Amino acid sequence: MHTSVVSLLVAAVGAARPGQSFENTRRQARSCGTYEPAASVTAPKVNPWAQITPADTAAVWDLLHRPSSGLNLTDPPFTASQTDNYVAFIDTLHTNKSAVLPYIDGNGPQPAKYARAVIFEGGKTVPVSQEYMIGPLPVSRNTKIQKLDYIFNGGKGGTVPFNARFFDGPRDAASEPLLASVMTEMADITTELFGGAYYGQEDERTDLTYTFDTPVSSDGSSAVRIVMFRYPSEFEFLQPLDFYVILDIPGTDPSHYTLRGIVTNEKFFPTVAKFREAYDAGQIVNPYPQPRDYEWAQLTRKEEMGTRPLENKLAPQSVELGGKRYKIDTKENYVEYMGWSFYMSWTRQLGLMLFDIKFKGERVMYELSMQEATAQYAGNTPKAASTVYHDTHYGFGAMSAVLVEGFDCPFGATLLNASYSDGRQTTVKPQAICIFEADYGFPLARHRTSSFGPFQGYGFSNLGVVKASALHVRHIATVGNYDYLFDYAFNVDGSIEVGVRASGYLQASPYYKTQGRFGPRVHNATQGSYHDHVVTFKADFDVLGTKNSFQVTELKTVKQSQPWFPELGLFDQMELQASNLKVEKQLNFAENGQAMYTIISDKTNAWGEKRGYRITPGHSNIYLTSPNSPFSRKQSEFSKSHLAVTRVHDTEPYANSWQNINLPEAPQQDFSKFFNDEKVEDEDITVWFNLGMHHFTRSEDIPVTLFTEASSSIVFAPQNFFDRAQEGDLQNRRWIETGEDEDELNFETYGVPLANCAINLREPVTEILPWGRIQV
Ligand SMILES: *[C@@H]1O[C@H](CO)[C@@H](O)[C@H](O)[C@H]1NC(C)=O
Ligand SMILES: *[C@@H]1O[C@H](CO)[C@@H](O)[C@H](O)[C@H]1NC(C)=O
Ligand SMILES: *[C@@H]1O[C@H](CO)[C@@H](O)[C@H](O)[C@H]1NC(C)=O
Ligand SMILES: *[C@@H]1O[C@H](CO)[C@@H](O)[C@H](O)[C@H]1NC(C)=O
Ligand SMILES: [Cu+2]
Repeated sequence: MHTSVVSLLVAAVGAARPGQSFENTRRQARSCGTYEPAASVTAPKVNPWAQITPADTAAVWDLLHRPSSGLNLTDPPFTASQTDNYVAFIDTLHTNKSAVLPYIDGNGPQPAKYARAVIFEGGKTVPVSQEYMIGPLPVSRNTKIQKLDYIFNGGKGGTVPFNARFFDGPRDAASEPLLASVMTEMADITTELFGGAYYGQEDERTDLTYTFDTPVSSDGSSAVRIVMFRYPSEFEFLQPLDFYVILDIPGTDPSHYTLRGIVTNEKFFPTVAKFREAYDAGQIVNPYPQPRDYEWAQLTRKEEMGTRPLENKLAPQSVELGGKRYKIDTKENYVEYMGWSFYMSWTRQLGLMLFDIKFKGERVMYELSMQEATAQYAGNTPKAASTVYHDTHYGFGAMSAVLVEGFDCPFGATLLNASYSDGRQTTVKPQAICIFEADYGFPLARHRTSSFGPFQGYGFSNLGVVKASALHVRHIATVGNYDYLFDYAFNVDGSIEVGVRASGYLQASPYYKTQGRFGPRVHNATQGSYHDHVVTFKADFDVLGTKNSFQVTELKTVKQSQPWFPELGLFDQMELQASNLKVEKQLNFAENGQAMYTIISDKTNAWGEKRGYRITPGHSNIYLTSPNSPFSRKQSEFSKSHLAVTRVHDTEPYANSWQNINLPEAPQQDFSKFFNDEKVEDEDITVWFNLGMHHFTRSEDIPVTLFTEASSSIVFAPQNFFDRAQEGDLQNRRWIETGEDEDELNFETYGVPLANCAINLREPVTEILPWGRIQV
């Protein structure tokens, strides 16, 4: 179905009693505003956090490849081997806050733009991955290529040892011959056990596929490759086989690569010969054959599950009946909505980042951005036991793509393109970000004055109720098996909700009987491996400037006596005990919610209270379960507490670095080093927080995990920031009074007419644009 148009008539609500009517009920139906484009607005300043342009990316590429750069690069990189030097990618370097503030708040110059480039230098005597900063941009005679060291605190700057670098095609190609030869030696056995064999990626007899995990190294001095085989299909994540090959692959010379062993049937065999011996002795079996078919794993409707009554009708939709109530500067990626304003930015590794978030013209945050998504698995098979992912390793920006209007985001949402550098070129993912305003599903505020007596008239003398809505900015990154939905909601009351949800495929393990403590059996031969998801965010609060403190208001029970209760003596009473955090710290939310965490400014409201924003835990605020695992040791410190408070420094823009995952024992970036007892009172501070879930896998994760369940959130809300609630200026409300006559109702509608309009919803597939390439 390509062009079906669904017509929906939204009638005026007939809540009034006969004889009553809303002013516009009888008006002629007109078209609703849902598909009207958002009005445009001009950002106050050129976006200083903007992504570097495709032309700048190409110019940086050319500069790096000039012989005079001395980098000796192989171009194009896909022709390179791991012992060559080549560009891994070019991205945008974070703009220093110290340079931005004088610009956005005063007459300071627009900060210069810089690129960062990762170069895999396998051709060096000591092979490494090296990051560079290139700027100022656009490329001119003043543009320099310098090592990018200052944002990494591990001691080696932007240098990552070869063993720990990203496992890309050339690295894969170098270890492939050993894997193919080991598997070919066992082809007769794998064929008998699994009905499949692996002779090498390109060999046409091959009918198994495999996956491998991170970390591939511990401290960069060696590397290991844990390979798990699967049946090949687009749904292979759910079709694991109980067959593992572990390779030691240190350095760049494949003649040093060796087989560490083979694992199946919960047994480890250090050599093919030992494995064959056990097989010939009848000790190796495959009691739970993995089905080759994969229809069960597809996210399609399953006829055999039947139908539900009335489910053939179109489900409720969120539509912007009155038209869009937000404005966008699409050039500067700047948005205004109901008093809110913010800039958006996009990077290859982190995806969407928000900057300069203001409400009613006053700054609340300098930056709000996702920093890392960690996933750590549990099990007694080689892969599940050791897997930790940092998904920025693969790139949230690069992995984000089209959103389906009406399903991922409401019909009529504003869909923005996102792009990332891909070699010299820039790839465009159309419709990768959506912006829309939606109904909360409940009112923001209401009160009914109850009248005396239970059944008199309407039961009230007056009733006030206010509509609640929020502007959402959303994108979904599909990083391998998982689909992460990131949602930033700006609420009309001045609060911000950050939400992250996960859907997509489990990274499953082969099932066998003794595995229950690592997760349930979820299909014939598949076990849902337990894992933690910890998604780290940065909230650089600048509540009314940079002089902020982190106040903890604990709710304590104290002994109290009162003269009018002499008979009680000393009795228990609750009391608020507020104190400011003195120095940088990682901390956890108090048990039973018995503490409030507020970023307070140095300014006071009309009542003399410090104006602030509080952090309200939402759903599933968690941190990593296993703090001392060798696979998530020093490279994952940011995932080990609910919150962390640090001083802002240009040298500490990120919680993590994208190749840190492979350096648990010798991190390139060690978040714990941020905590060096710096004062955080009346200072420029950043709050780092974790969302996520302990993913207790279940058969309902088949075919995919459900967004309803796999969700986590947090809210930032004004705390004495204003003198009163931010609803009084909203017109989307009703004030209903009963009149003299018992039957008379008076509605005050504050000049916001109801919609009486027809919507022609359009099937999104007709609008989806193909990926683009910007040629420069
Ligand atoms: C340039 O790199 C290649 C590997 O790609 C290497 O063989 C060659 O020696 C390097 N040249 C110099 C001058 O370092
Ligand atoms: C998978 O399990 C179901 C339910 O036990 C069974 O009917 C089916 O035959 C199994 N399929 C395979 C390929 O083992
Ligand atoms: C950002 O600040 C750091 C620390 O002061 C400095 O080393 C670096 O060069 C600055 N980056 C840019 C792009 O100016
Ligand atoms: C979004 O991407 C599509 C496809 O590459 C392109 O045709 C369109 O012009 C882009 N839109 C904007 C606003 O850049
Ligand atoms: Cu999960």
